Amino acid sequence: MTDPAFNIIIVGGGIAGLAAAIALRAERRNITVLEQSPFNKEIGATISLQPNASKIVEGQWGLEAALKEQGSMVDEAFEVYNTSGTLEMRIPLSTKERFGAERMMYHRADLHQLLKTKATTAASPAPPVQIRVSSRVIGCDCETGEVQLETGEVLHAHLIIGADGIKSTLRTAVLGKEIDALPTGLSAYRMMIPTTKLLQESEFVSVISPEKSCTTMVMGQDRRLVMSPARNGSIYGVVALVPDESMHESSSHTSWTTKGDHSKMLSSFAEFPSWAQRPLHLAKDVGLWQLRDLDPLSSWCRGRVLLIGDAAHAMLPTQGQGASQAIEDAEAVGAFYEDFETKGRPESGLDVQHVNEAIFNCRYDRATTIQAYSRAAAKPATDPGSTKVKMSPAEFMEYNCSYDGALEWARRSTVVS
Ligand SMILES: Cc1cc2nc3c(=O)[nH]c(=O)nc-3n(C[C@H](O)[C@H](O)[C@H](O)COP(=O)(O)OP(=O)(O)OC[C@H]3O[C@@H](n4cnc5c(N)ncnc54)[C@H](O)[C@@H]3O)c2cc1C
Ligand SMILES: *[C@@H]1O[C@H](CO)[C@@H](O)[C@H](O)[C@H]1NC(C)=O
Ligand SMILES: *[C@@H]1O[C@H](CO)[C@@H](O)[C@H](O)[C@H]1NC(C)=O
Ligand SMILES: *[C@@H]1O[C@H](CO)[C@@H](O)[C@H](O)[C@H]1NC(C)=O
Ligand SMILES: CC(=O)N[C@H]1CO[C@H](CO)[C@@H](O)[C@@H]1O
Repeated sequence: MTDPAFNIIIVGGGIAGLAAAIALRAERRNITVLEQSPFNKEIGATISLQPNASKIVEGQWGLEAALKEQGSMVDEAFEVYNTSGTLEMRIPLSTKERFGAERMMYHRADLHQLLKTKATTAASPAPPVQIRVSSRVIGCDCETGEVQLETGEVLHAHLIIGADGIKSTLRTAVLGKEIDALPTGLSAYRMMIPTTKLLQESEFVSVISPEKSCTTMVMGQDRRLVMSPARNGSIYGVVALVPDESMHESSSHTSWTTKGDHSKMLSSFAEFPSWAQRPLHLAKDVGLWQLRDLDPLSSWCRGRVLLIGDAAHAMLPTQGQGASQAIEDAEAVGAFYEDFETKGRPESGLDVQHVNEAIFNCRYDRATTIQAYSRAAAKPATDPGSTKVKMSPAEFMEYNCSYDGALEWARRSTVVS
């Protein structure tokens, strides 16, 4: 006699959704990822993982060698230049000695692709995760575990993970009302430039070495460039931040495939010195990313549904923690559901709800603190009084890097309280 299988639906095939698929994958579990987009080519970006998240992906999930083959890089320092080209600050970032792993930089498309391969490979006794693209979810009943697709199709599952990003549909189902992401006043253009092209720009390379393993920032008055290499330094990722009101673009929602207008971007940076404008001129495809975050939610779960990643706690990129927190969430989901079938029954809505609540309780404080810190770091000068963050940068560094998985964290919190 065999037990009934555990059916799981993951809504959203971004970093959070694919990571959760890997973490949950096990024998006698049917996992389906529903992704609205056709997974077309995206413009991409350098995406960084903080040491504890890189340890999960590279160590626990065994992707270190494959990521290295794609050209993963260690982020060794953070360097800030002013628009005259003077280096104003250099913060060494090497975290290996203190935290047992490095802060890593990947091309997002490479990380995404490798997570997808890991979830779907047949080389495992556990059934491969099914990924259905062009499958947009429009509604969900959290108690019955019913998911409605735009096509009218209805699917059922014992557990539903809402990993559908900042504009989450599942979040509305969990909270019973729509919670909008908050404007932050900033938008970003994103682009990837071949390093060989940049190396021909003598003015630019007299200030900045685009092959170096570090994150570089050029600070203007109210706009800045944040740049980092990917793929062994062969390609350079540039994020150009501007205040919303001066970006000349109106789109109120952006996804990984939303395009920005090249000439509008150039006019937004017309005041920058010519050396600093060179990467913007070289960019062929420009992506647009309007920076939004969420206030902490009252809950991430209801019935059979659990929210993770940006759907649960979208945060600003100032600490480079969005993808890292999504991966930590996924690891937590895997750990708390590890031997669920020996203790609980998938058919029992209550058994599933209890595990979801335990994951929420374990993850909430940490994700919320990092979210608050990311928001505070975006506006240190403008509203110093408005932040609840009490930690010093050194304490925060210790906090954001000292994480060794959800179960260890839960044990630690119990000891403290
Ligand atoms: C445009 C954009 C650019 C970004 N750039 C950077 C960057 O340069 N560096 C960085 O560190 N972080 C960046 N981030 C943030 C970072 O990607 C996220 O914090 C992190 O990857 C966690 O993502 P996630 O999987 O929770 O959400 P997402 O990456 O947003 O993934 C959500 C997925 O769900 C799908 N989806 C949404 N709604 C539905 C639905 N109703 N039905 C089915 N599928 C659905 C989406 O198509 C998407 O694939 C960016 C985010 C966005 C949106
Ligand atoms: C990156 O460098 C590693 C060696 O450090 C090599 O094995 C890999 O093939 C390179 N990948 C790319 C995309 O350049
Ligand atoms: C950049 O820093 C240098 C050295 O402190 C200074 O001389 C210069 O004026 C600064 N440039 C700008 C634009 O602030
Ligand atoms: C953690 O916090 C520190 C202090 O603010 C910040 O400089 C750093 O970028 C964050 N991430 C890591 C890995 O330290
Ligand atoms: C990368 C890594 O694992 N860093 C730290 C994670 O957290 C534990 C403590 O909880 C540290 O021992 C690790 O060094």
